[in-house]
Amino acid sequence: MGHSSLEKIIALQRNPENIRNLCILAHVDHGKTTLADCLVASNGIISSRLAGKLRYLDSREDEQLRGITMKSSAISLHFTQGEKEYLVNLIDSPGHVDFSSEVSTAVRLCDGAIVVVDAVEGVCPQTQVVLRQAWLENIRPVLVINKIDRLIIELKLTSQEAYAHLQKILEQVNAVTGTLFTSKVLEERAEKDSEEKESDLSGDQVYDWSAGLEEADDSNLYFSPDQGNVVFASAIDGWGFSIQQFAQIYSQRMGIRAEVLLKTLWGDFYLNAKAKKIMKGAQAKGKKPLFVQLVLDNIWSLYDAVVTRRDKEKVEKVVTSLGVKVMARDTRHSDPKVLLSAICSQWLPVSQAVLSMVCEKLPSPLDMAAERVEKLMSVGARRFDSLPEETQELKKAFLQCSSQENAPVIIFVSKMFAVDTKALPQYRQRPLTQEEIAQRRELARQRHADRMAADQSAADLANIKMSLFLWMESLTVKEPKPEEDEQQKETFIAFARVYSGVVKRGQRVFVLGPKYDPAQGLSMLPEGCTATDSVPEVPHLSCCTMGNLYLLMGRELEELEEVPCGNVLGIGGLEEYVLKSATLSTSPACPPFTPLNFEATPIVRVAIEPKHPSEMPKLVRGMRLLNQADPCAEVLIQETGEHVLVTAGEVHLQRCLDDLRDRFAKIEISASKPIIPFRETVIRPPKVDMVNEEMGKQQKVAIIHQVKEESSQARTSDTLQVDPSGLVTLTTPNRLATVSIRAIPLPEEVTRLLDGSLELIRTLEQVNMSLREGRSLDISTRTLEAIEGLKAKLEGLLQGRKWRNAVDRIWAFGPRRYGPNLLLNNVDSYQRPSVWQCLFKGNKPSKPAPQAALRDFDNSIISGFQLATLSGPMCEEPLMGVCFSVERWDIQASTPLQQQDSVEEDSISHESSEDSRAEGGSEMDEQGEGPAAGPNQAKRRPEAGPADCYGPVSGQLIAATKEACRQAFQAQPQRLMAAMYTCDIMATAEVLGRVYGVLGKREGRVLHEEMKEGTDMFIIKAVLPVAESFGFADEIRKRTSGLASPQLVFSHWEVISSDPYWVPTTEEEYLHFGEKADSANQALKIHERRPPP
Ligand SMILES: Nc1nc2c(ncn2[C@@H]2O[C@H](COP(=O)(O)OP(=O)(O)OP(=O)(O)O)[C@@H](O)[C@H]2O)c(=O)[nH]1
Ligand SMILES: [Mg+2]
Repeated sequence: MGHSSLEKIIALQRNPENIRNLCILAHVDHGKTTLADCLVASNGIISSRLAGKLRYLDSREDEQLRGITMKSSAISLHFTQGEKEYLVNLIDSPGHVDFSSEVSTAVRLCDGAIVVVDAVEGVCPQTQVVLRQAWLENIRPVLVINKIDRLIIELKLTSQEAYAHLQKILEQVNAVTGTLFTSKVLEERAEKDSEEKESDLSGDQVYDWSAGLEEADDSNLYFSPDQGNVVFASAIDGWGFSIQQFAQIYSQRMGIRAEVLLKTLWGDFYLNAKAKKIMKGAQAKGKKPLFVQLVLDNIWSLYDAVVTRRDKEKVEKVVTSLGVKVMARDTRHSDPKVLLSAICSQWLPVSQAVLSMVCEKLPSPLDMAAERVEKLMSVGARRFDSLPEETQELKKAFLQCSSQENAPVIIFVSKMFAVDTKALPQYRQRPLTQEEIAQRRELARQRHADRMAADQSAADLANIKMSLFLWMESLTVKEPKPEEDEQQKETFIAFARVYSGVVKRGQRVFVLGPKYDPAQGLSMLPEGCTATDSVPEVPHLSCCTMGNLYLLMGRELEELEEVPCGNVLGIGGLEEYVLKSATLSTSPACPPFTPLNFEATPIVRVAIEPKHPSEMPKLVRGMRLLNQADPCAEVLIQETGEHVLVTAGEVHLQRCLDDLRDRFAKIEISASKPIIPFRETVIRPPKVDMVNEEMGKQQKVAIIHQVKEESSQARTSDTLQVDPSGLVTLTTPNRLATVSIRAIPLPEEVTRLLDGSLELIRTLEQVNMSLREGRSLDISTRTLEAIEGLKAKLEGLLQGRKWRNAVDRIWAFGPRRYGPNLLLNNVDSYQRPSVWQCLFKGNKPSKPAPQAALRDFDNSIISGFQLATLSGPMCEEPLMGVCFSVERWDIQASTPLQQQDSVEEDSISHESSEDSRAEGGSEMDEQGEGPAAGPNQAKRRPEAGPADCYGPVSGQLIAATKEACRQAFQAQPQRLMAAMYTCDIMATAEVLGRVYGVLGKREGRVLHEEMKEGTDMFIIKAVLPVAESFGFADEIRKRTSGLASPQLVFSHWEVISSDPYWVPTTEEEYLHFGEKADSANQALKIHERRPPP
């Protein structure tokens, strides 16, 4: 980048009022990167001829090859509008579902977003997701309806039809916004907005009487061309416009006031030529709407002349009337599109339309809403006003966005990305200055002359070439190369934004971990403490030094000395301190920002090995780097020593493997077939048998008996009893404690509710934890209401005799204390504090005197349950939808109690699950460590508890409870649950049959099918087992010659109806399934396909 433009950008960085931080969001392939190209070209960074073809921000090779974006990347542009100069920090994001975590990291750093929608495809699943993400982060969107050329060339719509079509798309987008708006969170937000508005109105603002009050309240929520927040474009042909531009043009030409045109250019208005008036009711009177007549018709006739009819004369006329200049070579070019974009990009340059909309409609960093700040600062269930005073003070710093020397520095790092060390500006070859070139040229000439004189065979061609090469070489300065050390090949840069203060290279800041508590930090640190080396130790707080600071320019980075508030930047030197994201501040009062909300669920797991076993250390290092460089990938080492990579989907997996191979490990690796995740569950005895015939009552009883008998025969021993009703009683080896547990399938809706409320249950657990420790946590009323709501819903769903009082008797959720399984306390004589105790604030129910003897071992039971639900007896996968009811529980009174022991036990087991979550984040990642946790704890403190030869009682009880749960589980009919994807496939009528074929072959189920209005496309919504999904997208694409392309999104877990342990018993069944019954048993098929655990 040129010197002058770098200086300009540095100057613009100091004026936050004119900074716009924004990202481009859309469904996959709707044209984000192409649009970004046009904007980049407007700054002369790439040539405008290449705009749209280069996809400059897709800098990775695989991005170019596949034609999709995989990483979000940023570029700073400047834009001049009238007197004002703006700095636009633009982030292009990927649209493919597998990379939606990249979208989350982009959205967090922005104040606004350009939402792009394909004019043919309209609102697609990811469009809805990104609109939601924008809403959740409180950033303001503007809309670009892209690919309008497709309406003309592909769909061959008339301008009038296209108008109707565009209206529909706007309706669709606004419908999504509408649903978001009406959801509860947004209602509250709107309330605040309108309050602010009212206070604004009392000032000297002009109020527009023509708009009703109701409209005024939410008008800025919706997209409408007359609001100035919609641009119509064809990024590939380089044009785009907002109706403001046409209002300007026609107000001069027709003498109508621009304001009037602005209000009427979009909508049901028409021009009455005789009366020279704009009238309402175009549709009713069958007139051409103004938008068609004055806007679309122009574009349609241009395409008609240039592309369809290639009418030279007409083109010439148009060119003169538009007053644009076209080069002769463009006119003669065999591809009419070249001429078209040459004309359009001068007539209606898309960059002008989009950038001026962005600068006008999107907020600057100074306009950050107070509510957004509070949301960023109050983690989890905590209320903003319960934070320490110094912390609340920092809200001002956010709002002021001050770059004064004394302003506290606050930075959020949303991801770490790796760049080739050689590409860093400090190592880049820089072009020479004029004098240097002259000097070197002289030197080279002399050297050449010397050589010529010395060597008579100077005519030797090779020699000339050589000296030429030397001469060329001498024209660039080589800075000292970085160490050619393997370790140094990749450098991590933090993708960040400054929210307050000025960041300087070499500055010391605090790194605030996600669990850092400012109250604790402030109490432990001396007043006025800065991030120097001698800071006392505080949990989740460390210090670091800012490395190099960079301006992000797409593929390139430019070094900066300091970056003022309100800007997006890259920071080097943090890889030791920041894994994926972090909050940095000079003030220990600053809270960690709320975690990013990721939409993608990592679900595809593979085990990875180096081709040559000796290269294991390289693989381990490579996987560590990959883990840091990807917001969503997870890396774990299983108990078996296997290295497992967890990714969001097939495309993501491919990218991770490529990165590992080519960048981070640089070795050959082999990846296992994807390991399909399962859940294990129990069901009510089935009503039909395997040949789908209704089972008689007798048969059912017989089956149940068979199961029960098998289990009781096989497993009854002197410490274990299984009664015919499925109640399992187990005694610890020292015979001091006994538990009786029964497994009951949870109703499906309950499982779904629990699975959907994981975050809330986790919060509930945290609250209970602090209550147990005697601390009270100030939880926000919203969280309390949500917990109350969850309880009420559970009560509504758990009806009937079997579930009487069940909700009040919930003892724990599991695994990891927040999973979709329940532990119920059905021991009549045992009272314990309710899991809902945070709801009883004020009117606390009189605490029942618990049986002390039992209560101290309460936690052992919970831990046993956690272990049992973490890995089930079928294939060591987590359980789902199982309720374990503890019906009896005895501890012999003689057992000496170790109160201290059990309390600690709790905090330890709790901590361990918490910690691993903070590192990994997924539901499945900690599988390896779970089962080991129990025994380890017992071992860790051999002196605790009454130490007989069997170890402490608490430990024995954990093991006994776990075993009892497993046995109880096996005493019921067991089933596997498969992970399911939903997919939306868009396909034309001709290929519909083939799509169905592929779906059928892969056990997919079509949920519904509809015709997309205004097109000949069908939208099919289907579910598909994850196990059958590998290669699905490719197969569909191939079978339909690329016409249909599905997006797979993880949706839910589904019970596989067939019994994996079933063997045929009747003759009919033998006939149907053969002796081994492996022909039709889907569950068995999947079960056996898995590698052994
Ligand atoms: N006809 C037409 N095609 C376009 C237009 N804009 C983009 N395309 C094409 O659409 C395809 C996808 O464009 P991209 O810019 O890569 O789309 P994207 O939204 O960045 O895609 P992802 O980053 O993978 O989500 C490319 O083949 C473009 O040439 C347009 O205005 N008209
Ligand atoms: Mg892209």
